Amino acid sequence: MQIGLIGLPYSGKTTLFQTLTSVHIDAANAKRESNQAIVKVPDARLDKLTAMFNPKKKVNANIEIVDIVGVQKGDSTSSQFNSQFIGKVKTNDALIHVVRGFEDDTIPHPDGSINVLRDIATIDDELLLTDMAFVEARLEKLEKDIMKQKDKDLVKREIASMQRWQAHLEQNKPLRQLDFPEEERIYLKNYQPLTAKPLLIAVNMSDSNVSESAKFVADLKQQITGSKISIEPFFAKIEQELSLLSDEEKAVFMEEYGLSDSPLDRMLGSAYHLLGLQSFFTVGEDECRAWTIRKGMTAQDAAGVIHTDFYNKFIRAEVVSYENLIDAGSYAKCKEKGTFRLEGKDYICNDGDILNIRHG
Ligand SMILES: Nc1nc2c(ncn2[C@@H]2O[C@H](COP(=O)(O)OP(=O)(O)OP(=O)(O)O)[C@@H](O)[C@H]2O)c(=O)[nH]1
Ligand SMILES: [Mg+2]
Repeated sequence: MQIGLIGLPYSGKTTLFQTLTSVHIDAANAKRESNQAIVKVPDARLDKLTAMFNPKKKVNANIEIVDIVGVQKGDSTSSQFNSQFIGKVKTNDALIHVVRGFEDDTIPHPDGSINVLRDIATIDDELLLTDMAFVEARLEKLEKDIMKQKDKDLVKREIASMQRWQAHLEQNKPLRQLDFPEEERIYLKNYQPLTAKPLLIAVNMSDSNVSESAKFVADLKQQITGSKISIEPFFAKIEQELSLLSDEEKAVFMEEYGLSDSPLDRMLGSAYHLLGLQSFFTVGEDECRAWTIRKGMTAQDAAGVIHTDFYNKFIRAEVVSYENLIDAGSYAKCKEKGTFRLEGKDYICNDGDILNIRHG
């Protein structure tokens, strides 16, 4: 699972990246390369399970965060995304668009003023233009190829799909608002269009704004509609400073600033929601571990996330929900109460299921 940070220059991408990943970026190198790091997905449920089983190892789910270098704001009549940048954005499962909301005269804004809606539109337009250019080029190629291809139906089907995407994009709508039939999944997978990716807008508010941010974001939500978009405020400067403190000090300052969750909890929580992700757990004396799956996945799919062999040789899954196990206090009690179940391969997993896969 990979999440990319994009946004205009000086919006706070690298600052957010550092807060999320606790990786320190040398300012001198910040511009030249994209930064990437793997973060543990915080999960209070895993902590509780670990306390219950006292295993040798606790393993959180992972997400990779990438701070993508490269949007240049220059001539506003031409596209600002170059092919190298597009290549880096494409590989992400979701995008976080970092928008500047903070005032600071010492840090320039490429458009000369702070305007959150304008900046959201600037990047949205670029994402849309990139997909339009792709679809147009793809259609041109398909139409040229059709004479040469043996399986003309296959090409015709792709042309029809690309035309459908194009018509949608031409109405200024991102592809994430389209419903994709099963046969178009392969194009999504192969072409990775940018506007099909779930998008989280992270508004970097100034320190003075913490109390006003809830209202600001609520207003913003009203103005920006579209499924698979969500908006979260963050406070790059304060949160970066907080990340350097001990847990106790942090709690005191967070209360003072009126912050209830860490940015990592908020952003990853939103990202999970946007991406339709959920967790299941495996527990035992050796290891308690959280795993990430998509909503709707079956017990057999989940087994495959652990190991391909578990998928292929799947027999049954022993299942108990997190709540039931915590309430009962042990597996034995769950069996007594009948909350411990055996499920077959088609069982649809619930968020927080604790699974033990029986396999051949
Ligand atoms: N006052 C203030 N300064 C901030 C805030 N967030 C970031 N900055 C500063 O703004 C400058 C740009 O922040 P970065 O995180 O480097 O921004 P970026 O989006 O990575 O910028 P590029 O990589 O150059 O595109 C840095 O000097 C930050 O310290 C904020 O909330 N308040
Ligand atoms: Mg940067």
